[in-house]
Amino acid sequence: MKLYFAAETCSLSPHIVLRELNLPFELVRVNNKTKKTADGRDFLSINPKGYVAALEIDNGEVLTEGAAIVQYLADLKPEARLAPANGTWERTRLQEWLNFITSEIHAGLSPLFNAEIPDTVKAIFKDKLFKRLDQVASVLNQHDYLLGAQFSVADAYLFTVLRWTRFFSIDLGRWPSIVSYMGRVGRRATVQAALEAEAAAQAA
Ligand SMILES: N[C@@H](CCC(=O)N[C@@H](CS)C(=O)NCC(=O)O)C(=O)O
Repeated sequence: MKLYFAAETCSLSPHIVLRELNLPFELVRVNNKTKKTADGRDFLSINPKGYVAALEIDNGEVLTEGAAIVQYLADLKPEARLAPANGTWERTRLQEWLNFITSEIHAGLSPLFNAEIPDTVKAIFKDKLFKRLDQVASVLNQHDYLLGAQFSVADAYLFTVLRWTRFFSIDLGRWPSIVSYMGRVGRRATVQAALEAEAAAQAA
């Protein structure tokens, strides 16, 4: 399998999941500005949507959308328990989280990256985002991970997008349970290995 990624983006989430599952994979760096891969290919011919993450599986098919990719990966090794079994209520709860992260937090943070959006408008986005973080914090006050005691693909995704708050002077200290959570997930060996591999690939 090949994971098309760009450092400091949402592709970190499937990257962490690949390492949690100990699956063989190749990292292919994408320049999000030029839409070229590090090996000189046109990324748009791989993913016409033009964004990471994209996962190329061994039969040549390319899967996009982070929430779909992490579930596909987790189901390759159900014994790792990164996602509850398909068709169960617990799996639906996981999907509820993945959808919340993608539409409320990932998409909520995205406008903050846009230099053309004035600060007054960004403040409105931040206010809405903070309400969503209140929600996340109340859940993390009760247990270590989003689904309970067990780390899941939703945690790989939430950790990934919450890392971006440091770019926008958002002080997570307002939500102590989120700060503890970021430390807990960030100390996982797989997470550290993913971050190191992305930094090394970026520097190469
Ligand atoms: N809906 C996609 C969004 C992916 C996305 O936002 N990718 C960003 C990085 S986090 C990207 O590559 N943006 C480059 C671009 O849109 O040109 C998903 O959830 O996977």
